[in-house]
Amino acid sequence: MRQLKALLFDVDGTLADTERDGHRVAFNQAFRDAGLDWDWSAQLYGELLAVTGGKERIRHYIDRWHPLIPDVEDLDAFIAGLHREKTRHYTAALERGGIPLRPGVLRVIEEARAAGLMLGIATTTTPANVIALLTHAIGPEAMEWFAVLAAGDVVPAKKPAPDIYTYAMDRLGLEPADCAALEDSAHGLHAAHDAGIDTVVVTVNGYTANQDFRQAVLVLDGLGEPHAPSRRLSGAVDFDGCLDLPTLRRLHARSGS
Ligand code: XBP
Ligand code: MG
Repeated sequence: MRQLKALLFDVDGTLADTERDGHRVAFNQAFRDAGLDWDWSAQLYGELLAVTGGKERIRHYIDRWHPLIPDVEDLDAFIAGLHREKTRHYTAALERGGIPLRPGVLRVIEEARAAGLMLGIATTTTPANVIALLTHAIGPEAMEWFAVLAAGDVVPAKKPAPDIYTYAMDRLGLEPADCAALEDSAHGLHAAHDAGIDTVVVTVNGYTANQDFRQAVLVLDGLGEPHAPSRRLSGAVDFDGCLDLPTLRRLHARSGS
């Protein structure tokens, strides 16, 4: 029987609810700092999430709504500068303890560590954002728990391309059949699935609730905690309201058979 050796975690939306009240707010702060009157509403941001990666998202917005920005000659440098400021605002918010982990995240991480599984991060976001989230939501020791931090521009093609997952597995020396991925979005699910990894969609939110998760082995509305169980939205496996390691192992063994 094949053995589950590693859990690969997405970050935004999966480890924490970072998009609407974290990344979006930081983008808007960076725009204001630069003297721009751009303001990404919660609804517009939901549409912009179709484009993964902050720099790519800003470029898409400019192409669509502000193709001519006065006094900007080097658009790449302009976008890079805005994004740097956005990252500064975002990490500062995390340092203030602004965004907690989702319920159940720490429990699953601790169960996996206790069982000797490897942990990895596979995300579109900037590495500094992941470090700030883990360091401030858990503690500095958390960075040592993850054997690979695959993030941001380390691969040119971001999710939904499978590259970031393939990169993470290469770094761990593992095959898709050794891993399970935990994701929150259709883009993330496609990335992991196309890399050959069984994926659990562990949470849905206002931005992802209507997405197509048919490729997932299990879809939940949260990881759940013993005192606050979550609901299974799809997937044929016994589930008692808490995603735990035995459940992940059952899913993994079944999919290889
Ligand atoms: C989510 C994303 C990221 C963040 C912004 O990534 O699409 O672009 O919204 O991060 P994931 P940056 O769900 O894979 O973690 O501005 O640092 O790119
Ligand atoms: Mg995500």
